Amino acid sequence: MLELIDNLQHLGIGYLFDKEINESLSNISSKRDDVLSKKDLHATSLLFRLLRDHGFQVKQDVFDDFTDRSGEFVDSLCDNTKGLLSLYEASYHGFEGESTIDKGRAFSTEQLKEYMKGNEKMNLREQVDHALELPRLWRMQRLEALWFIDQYERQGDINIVLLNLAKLDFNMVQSVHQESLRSLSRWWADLGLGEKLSYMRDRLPEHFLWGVGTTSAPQYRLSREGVTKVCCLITAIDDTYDVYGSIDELVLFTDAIERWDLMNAMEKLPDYMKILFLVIFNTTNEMAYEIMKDKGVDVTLHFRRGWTDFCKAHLVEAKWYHSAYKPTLDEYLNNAFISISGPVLLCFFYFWVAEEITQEAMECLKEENLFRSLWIAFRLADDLGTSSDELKRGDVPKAIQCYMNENEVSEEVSREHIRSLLSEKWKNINEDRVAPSPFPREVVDAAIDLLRIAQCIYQYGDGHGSPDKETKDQIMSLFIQPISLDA
Ligand code: LA6
Ligand code: MN
Ligand code: MN
Ligand code: MN
Ligand code: MN
Repeated sequence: MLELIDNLQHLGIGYLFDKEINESLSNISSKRDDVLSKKDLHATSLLFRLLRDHGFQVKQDVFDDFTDRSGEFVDSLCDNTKGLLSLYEASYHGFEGESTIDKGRAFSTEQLKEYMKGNEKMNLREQVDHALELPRLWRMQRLEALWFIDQYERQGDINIVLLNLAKLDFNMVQSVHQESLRSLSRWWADLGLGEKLSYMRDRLPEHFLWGVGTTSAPQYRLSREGVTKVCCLITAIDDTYDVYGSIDELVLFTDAIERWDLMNAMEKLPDYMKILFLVIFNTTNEMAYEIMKDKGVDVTLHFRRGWTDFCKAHLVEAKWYHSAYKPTLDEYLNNAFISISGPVLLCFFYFWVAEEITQEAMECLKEENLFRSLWIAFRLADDLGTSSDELKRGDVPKAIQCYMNENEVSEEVSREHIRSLLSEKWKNINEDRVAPSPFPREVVDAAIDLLRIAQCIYQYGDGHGSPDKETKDQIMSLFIQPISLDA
């Protein structure tokens, strides 16, 4: 049953069986001793991962059967590649301070790297290689489904009905996405912003990746298209502050956004900023109207606050850049977790994704440090991928440079530190995922998906700003090419 659930999710069709999967896991959770009594590393790891993934309580001591008295994983496990791979994937679901999980991660990583040096059975090799590149928890789900459908097909002893369902569903959902992409392309072309503001990155398909990556299920059309539009605006604002605007102009622009006022604030702006302001103002108000029409709540204040905080954080960075100020890593991150755009995006997609809007959640949205670890991780992932180019073209020192300046270390040492910090942040994210929250699971998961997209597209460099071959391939296979159905 655990393997079936895992395969359903991995093939991208878990969402069709949400209710059944939860019932089944709840049942397994109450009878977990049956699984644990087998003392099978693969089964135990899978149980641990799936329970954590679905918000059930499970402690690290389920792994005690596999460790010696000093808590080290025992050497007899070294030949159990399948078990090690499961342990590796499970170990990314750890919390801060869980030393057994940390040891499991170090042990499985080392053993799997060892395994890759040999040349055993083809199938596991590909899976191990893929896992070592990025763990499952960190991957964008639809891209991962695409990869796994191909993998699964080449495995022996598979459920052919599941495979066919996965292919059909992928293609069906893709055609729903194509409708969105069509209407978004029309929206973007009509807007003409790409031509009016020639300094900004004009990247509709890349922005659609963020829309699909956060809310891919067909019923989330509003969110998918909304996130894409908001991402277009985010990038336009980002380039205005980071690349093009003068400080005086940026101060005026930040003020106009804060006052949300066409009469007094907008009039003072230079022409190119009037265009940008009006696009943000109109698009945002249209989206607020949609939500009022659908759900009966007035969200204008939340949207305004989201944009204001985002612009203010960017103004801080612009001032730092123009005065050649070098912040410490802490000081930088305190601001950069807002300038990464996670908080403003959350202000929007909470209202699109949550079926029921609650007062409690709306209050919570105002908390400055909401999902802070998540947004810091998002920022670090972006900086790891984009900061080399950003520095060349002139930008505020990013996380890597802040740490280098502060500690007088090389770029490589600093990158390593930032990578481990990112990995530490995931532990807080894992805890937040299972903690009680006024936000429904779909909303929290969509927020985490932002980080997953960042980790996937920045894996080979700046896949967003200067889309490379990998990002183009990802876009083609996600949105354009259907999976072939010939057996
Ligand atoms: C990406 O570019 C950008 F504009 C972001 C705000 C990151 C997330 C992108 C989305 C959601 P850049 P910066 C579209 O790397 O200046 O320039 O924040 O972002 O590092
Ligand atoms: Mn930028
Ligand atoms: Mn920026
Ligand atoms: Mn910047
Ligand atoms: Mn960046």
